[in-house]
Amino acid sequence: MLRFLTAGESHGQALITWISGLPGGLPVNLEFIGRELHRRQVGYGRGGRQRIERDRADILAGVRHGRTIGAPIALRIENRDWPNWEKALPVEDAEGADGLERPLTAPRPGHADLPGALKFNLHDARYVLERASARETAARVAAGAFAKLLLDQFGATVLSHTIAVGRAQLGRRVSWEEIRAACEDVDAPFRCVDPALQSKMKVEVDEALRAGDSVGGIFEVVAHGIPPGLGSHAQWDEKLDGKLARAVMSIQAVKAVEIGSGVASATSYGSDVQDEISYDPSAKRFKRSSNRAGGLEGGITNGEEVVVRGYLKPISTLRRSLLTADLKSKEGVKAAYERSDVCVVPAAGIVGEAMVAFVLAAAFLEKFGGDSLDETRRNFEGYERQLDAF
Ligand code: EPS
Repeated sequence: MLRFLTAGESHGQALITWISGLPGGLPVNLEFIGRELHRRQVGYGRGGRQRIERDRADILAGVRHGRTIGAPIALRIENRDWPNWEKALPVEDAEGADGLERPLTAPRPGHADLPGALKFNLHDARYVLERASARETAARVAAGAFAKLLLDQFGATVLSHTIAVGRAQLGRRVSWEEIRAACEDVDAPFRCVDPALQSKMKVEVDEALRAGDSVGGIFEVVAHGIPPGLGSHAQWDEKLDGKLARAVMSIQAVKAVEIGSGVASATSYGSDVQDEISYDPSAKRFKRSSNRAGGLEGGITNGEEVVVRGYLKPISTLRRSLLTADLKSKEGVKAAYERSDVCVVPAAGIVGEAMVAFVLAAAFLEKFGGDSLDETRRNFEGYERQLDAF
């Protein structure tokens, strides 16, 4: 079973990723993993922290001579900000360290601060925000990079683009080629397919920054080259659309997830929503005239591109603070403000890619199995022959 977990706090020593269940023999391209981590760090609207961090995965276990060995993978991403926090967040409670903590007692509306403080019985939300921070998503992107390396072996690619920032929204479907082109420049400010719209997105971020506010938006993840038959209709917890929705919803600040044209479908007639079926004899595959289903029917992939959108609320750390109640005095105060980002939609898209790639890779291995990449490939090729002969 393919799984990953993460550890690490925003201003602790490092982030840790643990991945289990990849077959042995998978080539591991460190440059690719580094590139994925870099893609998450950039994007218009980021705050000062990204000028400090240079995310790089230091692989500690599970990869030897450039390939996975079938053992759990462990990796570490350094937090370069740690020296600035070492005294505030020491592992041991050193003598004379009192007064060096950086407590947060004015919980930010929308953040994990208050529910986390209540849950863990803390009158300082510092530990809560440290772990709730989206800094953790760097560890997810490293896991997603391994999932992408596996999918790539079978001709599948996962990319994303930004379709809305604040009120600036793309009003049309885009092709895979357009998304690929938008992703070519790893330093692109929004990964938006439309240059005119990108300028409007920039204005949205600039206005929010000027106003001491934050701005949300929508990213779209597209998985190209995914075979039909991943996931299952047979049981509620085997449905792949449900697994994708959970994975994308778990990303910090995501408040809604859409598969294909799910939102518009709810207010349309059936004849405007379903994707008509035909057969391509040269490819020996069924195909669709449209892809409103986002590549999933009955919780099973249908061979079309898998399309998942994540809707982000504007992040909850605001320079123009909202009203809150102090955790200790219970008095009305202004919510805490710390250095932060203004817009994280482009970065969240990269995290979305990682989560979608990981869920698809897990579904892929569930179907094709294999302790070695060769065995996975044999099983996959057998299934392809079955589809050819269908
Ligand atoms: C975050 C607050 C900011 C972001 C951080 C997420 O960090 P800081 O408080 O150190 O300025 O920069 O995101 C990252 C560090 C990152 O790598 O994405 C938060 O509260 O969620």
